[in-house]
Amino acid sequence: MTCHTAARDRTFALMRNLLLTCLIPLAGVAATASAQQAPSPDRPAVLIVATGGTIASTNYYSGNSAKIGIGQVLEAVPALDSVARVSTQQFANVASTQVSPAMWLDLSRSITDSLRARPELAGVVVTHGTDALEETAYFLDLTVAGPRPVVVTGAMRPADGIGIDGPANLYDAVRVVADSASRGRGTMVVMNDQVLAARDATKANTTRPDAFVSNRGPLGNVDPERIVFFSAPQRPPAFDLSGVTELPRVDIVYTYLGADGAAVDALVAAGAKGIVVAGSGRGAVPPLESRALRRAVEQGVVVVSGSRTGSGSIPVGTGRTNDGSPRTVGAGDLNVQKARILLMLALTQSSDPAAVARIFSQHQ
Ligand code: DAS
Repeated sequence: MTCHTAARDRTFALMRNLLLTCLIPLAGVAATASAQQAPSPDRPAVLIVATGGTIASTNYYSGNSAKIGIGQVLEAVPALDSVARVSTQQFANVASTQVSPAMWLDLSRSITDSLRARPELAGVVVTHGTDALEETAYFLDLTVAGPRPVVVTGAMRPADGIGIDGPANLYDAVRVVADSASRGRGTMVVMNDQVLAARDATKANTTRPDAFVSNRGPLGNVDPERIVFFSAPQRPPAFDLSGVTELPRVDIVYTYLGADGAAVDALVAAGAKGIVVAGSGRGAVPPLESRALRRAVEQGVVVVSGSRTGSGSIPVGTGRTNDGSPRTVGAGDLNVQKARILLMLALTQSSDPAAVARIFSQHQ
């Protein structure tokens, strides 16, 4: 690093620290100003379950980032007090890529237990790293039963960044949970003033605050005065996790020209019970990979055809081809990471491709 660059970096760090000292309290002041009402004793009760991510990180771009707890995250959102009676649970404090399927089971059960033990709760907010937020959100959508909503949120910018989005997203997430119109909508993602269905929300940009999009469009807007939903609530019944001690292994294979099926064979050898294929277009794969997938199906692995395009759908139905070989299940319009989660849960009920296809149909 040249002296010039080092001096510029020091100046930048100084400016950023000065701004932070001002901006974090300012974020709270702005939210307080918009709330205006004195806290009412009958505000809805909302539990915030914190798991980590950028919303709970400082020094993010230094290569030496630090974590902060949910208590410190909440200091930047004092206006929350006027919206809800908030309680918190520090479930974890990790980057989202460290969240495992075993943690999904624990998180889902912990939320279910809290809802059962606390009938006064309007619902639950989960703070989460954004990289894999959509996966945890969909798992919760599929497994937390009942009408009370779960809202997953995070931040694209760290807690000590400039123009931070975390406090606004957290404030909005609590407002959505506290709103009675959110009942019956399952798990939702609230980011950047929008409410997205957990089933459809996906991170489509690496850094921008508007990174989350939905292939079916948003469920609603978080306007300053009210939450506006565009449609009536609807969701299939949740999976029953009682008796599930471990989720079956399901992997994703990404297709490309020349793919020879070696990845498929390796995953079957590693014990995959299901494979989701990010095929080209409507799920097409090159010939050698197709043969490897047929071998996998013949060994009892359930194969779901998805698409690497990022939008559109693949028919769910399964059956037999003219030469008698079993067909794969189509992912519908689920992206491949969501289809993997649905397949993991479907496999806790049946490994018959026709039964799995029926489950996928119920979730279209
Ligand atoms: N820190 C990354 C994560 O945990 C990114 C983020 O939260 O925005 O997913």
